[in-house]
Amino acid sequence: MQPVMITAAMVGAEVTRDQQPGLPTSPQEIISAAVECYEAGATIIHIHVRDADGKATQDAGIFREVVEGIRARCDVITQVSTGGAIWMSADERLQSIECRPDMATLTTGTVNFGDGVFMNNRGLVETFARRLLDYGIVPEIEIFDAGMLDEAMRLRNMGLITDPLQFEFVMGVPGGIGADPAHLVHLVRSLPPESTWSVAGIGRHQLTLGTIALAMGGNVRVGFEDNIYYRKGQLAKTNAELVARIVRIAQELDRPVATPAQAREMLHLDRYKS
Ligand code: KMH
Ligand code: ZN
Repeated sequence: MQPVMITAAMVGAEVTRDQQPGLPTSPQEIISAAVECYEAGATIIHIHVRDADGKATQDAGIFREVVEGIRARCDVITQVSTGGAIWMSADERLQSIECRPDMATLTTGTVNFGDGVFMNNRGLVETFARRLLDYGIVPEIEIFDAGMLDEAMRLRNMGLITDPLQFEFVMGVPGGIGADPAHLVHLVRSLPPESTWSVAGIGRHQLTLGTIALAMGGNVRVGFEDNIYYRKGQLAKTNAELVARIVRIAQELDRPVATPAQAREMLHLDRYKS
């Protein structure tokens, strides 16, 4: 069976400490939580950062501190968010890639996001894709709705993203694609042949869709960005607890967990290195 890549999305931009007391927010807390997730089996850390007040920021210096801090302690793959938060400008969002992470996210369309709008018009998406290509940073394409996959194929035709593509299906955001396994099957069937994919189910769907993805041969994202509970009515204590649970399920399904070194090969992360 293909090894599974497990992504830990530990922070996000929306969750607060009031909602989840174990949310890491300072750079040192985020670095320590990343190492704990790595030790529990995470292959990739999807990174958002917060300012001193705990508010989401795309500050280049804070991202640098976190990415360098993680790299000093383990070889887990660092993937920064270029999505940031819905109130941020495009320029602000793009600052996160200045620290030259292993990967960065690229959302290929606009979507309602609860009562707000996560704005990604074509011009912005093309600018982000071109900048990632210039910097030699491999994107992970974030799919919040089915049409974003068509937009990704358009970028691929334009040469702005290159095979093999890595997709994250974020399913269950209010306003985006529902967390329905039938949608997941459709999305997976629509991918170019060499693609890799992962699923990030929101809320209670994190566990169910993650388990389905394991059985389908896909990869899984867990963590407080998408889900703060261990089970209904019971908060998870740490991000690592959620990683450890999906690792146990993967083992039961005979899916070995990919080491970061294996994942670097699976994702062709050296594709731009000469
Ligand atoms: N916080 C969301 C508005 C990403 O990281 O690229 C966007 C997001 C996607 O989290
Ligand atoms: Zn994110």
